[in-house]
Amino acid sequence: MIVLGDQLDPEPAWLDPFDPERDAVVMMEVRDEATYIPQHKIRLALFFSAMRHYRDDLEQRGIKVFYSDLTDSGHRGAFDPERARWIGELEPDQLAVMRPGDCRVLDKLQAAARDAGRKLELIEDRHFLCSVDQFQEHAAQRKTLVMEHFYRGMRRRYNVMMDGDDPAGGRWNFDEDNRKSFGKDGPGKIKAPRAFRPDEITRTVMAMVEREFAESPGTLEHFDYPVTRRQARAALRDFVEHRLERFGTWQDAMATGHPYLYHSRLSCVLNLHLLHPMEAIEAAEAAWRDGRAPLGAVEGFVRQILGWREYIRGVYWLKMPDYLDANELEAHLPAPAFLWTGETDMNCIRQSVQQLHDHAYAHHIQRLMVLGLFGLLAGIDPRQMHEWHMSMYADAVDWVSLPNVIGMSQYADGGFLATKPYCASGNYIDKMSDYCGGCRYRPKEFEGDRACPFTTLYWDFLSRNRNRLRHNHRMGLQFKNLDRKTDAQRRAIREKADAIRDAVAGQAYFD
Ligand code: FAD
Ligand code: DLZ
Ligand code: SF4
Repeated sequence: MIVLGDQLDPEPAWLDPFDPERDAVVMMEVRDEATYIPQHKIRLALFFSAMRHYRDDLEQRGIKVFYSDLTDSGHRGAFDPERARWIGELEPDQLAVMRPGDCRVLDKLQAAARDAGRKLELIEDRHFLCSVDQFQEHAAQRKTLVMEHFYRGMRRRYNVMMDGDDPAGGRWNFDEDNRKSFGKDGPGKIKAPRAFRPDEITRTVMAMVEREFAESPGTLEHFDYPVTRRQARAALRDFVEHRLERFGTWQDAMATGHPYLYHSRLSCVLNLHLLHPMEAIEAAEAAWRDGRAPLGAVEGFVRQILGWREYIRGVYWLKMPDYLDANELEAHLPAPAFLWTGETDMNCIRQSVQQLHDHAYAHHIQRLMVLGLFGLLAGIDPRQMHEWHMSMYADAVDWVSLPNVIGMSQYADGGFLATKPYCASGNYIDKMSDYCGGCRYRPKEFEGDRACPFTTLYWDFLSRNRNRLRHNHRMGLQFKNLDRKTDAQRRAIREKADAIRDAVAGQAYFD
């Protein structure tokens, strides 16, 4: 049984038929998974530490684990030679793996099994609440795949916050109430997510990452992520107790120096499978039922996990591998280095990238409406945006990063996942954050020295993509506003946008 770095389930499906006399577990730390894209040091330390803790847990349960520690002298470095070593030593009749979270890894494993002349059994992963087959059935029955329909079906199927066949409180959706921004006084005091001090295993891994992957982006100075099952459960309790109550209201707000606000910071432990999504959903529902959190907040949180997270995974397996190359808007600019370094005058990007550097975390709106928005408006290659995302976020795994970046944020699938592009000007960022106050640009201005690049690029995005998007009735108002611009203004926008794009092209990060 091959267990991958993000398959650290406490009760995995492979364990049901596992016979310790006959079967063995192999877990491999491999250099190529850490370098195929340069990856944040926090991400590397998180995966390696969680894998080592999981190995210890399995061993304590009496399961023998053959584990490739990257620093062992016999380690052959990359995945292919290392799995060949284990196959040579253990001589298994057959290989088995749970469905990986990455198509690329599934291809590698299938090729490895072929090379070794072994059958590869693919075990469905019960971490997820909607299997790949179930999602495909759901998709086959519909002309369009709308997340809201899928989500309502999942609420009914799992009887989550239901009142008979109706949603509790009579409404499925509280998004309307969940879009507040902080006023001039800022967010005030918010209890930060519980920090988990690195233990001996994590400290060893951190030293290894500093030594072996010194060129990786980011810093380990603030590493405090949960890396075990017990810590994952503690992180969930901490969120429910201290932040869930206000999760909904401030879900879209951003504030300098407050990376987490009322967000849960549970994506890493969920994606490593240290926490089951139903545990998070049940804990949130219980908080609502016993009056510790309002319905709107709990519905907002449940929607993210039971709705978006499962839907995104379904789309990944429905659309891959072609999805990776989707580029409906023909965006070809290279990703600029400032997405890694934060060295730009755009304060919103500087602050968000600083957060990434320190914590490998940005919340949803920073991802979608600051960093992703810049890529969309400027016309950065969606695949490079995805690769950038994989390299900078601790919680990035292909199945979840790819559809969110390619589909939701870059609209590269032409509207399969999102009904319209998430395009906005600097005014949106100004409304939802305090970033613009500390910026040399002015969010309302689209021409002149102080013009906000987002605002210039926003109008230019609408002009450039008008033909492609003109039939989208949800964009009617935006095009109407574009029509109010004079010819001279449109020329000025185009010239300034071209200059911004030239500057971006001159700062490519990838060779
Ligand atoms: P909260 O705001 O507390 O939300 C609770 C949970 O809901 C999250 O932990 C996550 O598991 C789930 N969730 C919320 N939105 C989504 C979504 N759109 N897709 C899947 N799950 C969701 N999430 C990842 O886990 N990994 C990624 O690589 C990733 N890439 C993203 C890229 C872009 C461009 C965008 C717009 C979103 C991306 N997301 C990704 C979704 C979401 O932004 C993160 O899950 C969330 O910000 C993680 O922080 P949190 O745990 O504090 O989330
Ligand atoms: C992200 C990652 C890293 C850094 N290292 C490993 C590793 O050494 N071994 C491993 O099995 N998985 C690793 N991962 C996770 C993989 O890149 C990939 O996301 C999963 O294998 C998909 O299920
Ligand atoms: Fe970002 Fe524009 Fe605001 Fe500056 S003015 S912080 S670039 S949105």
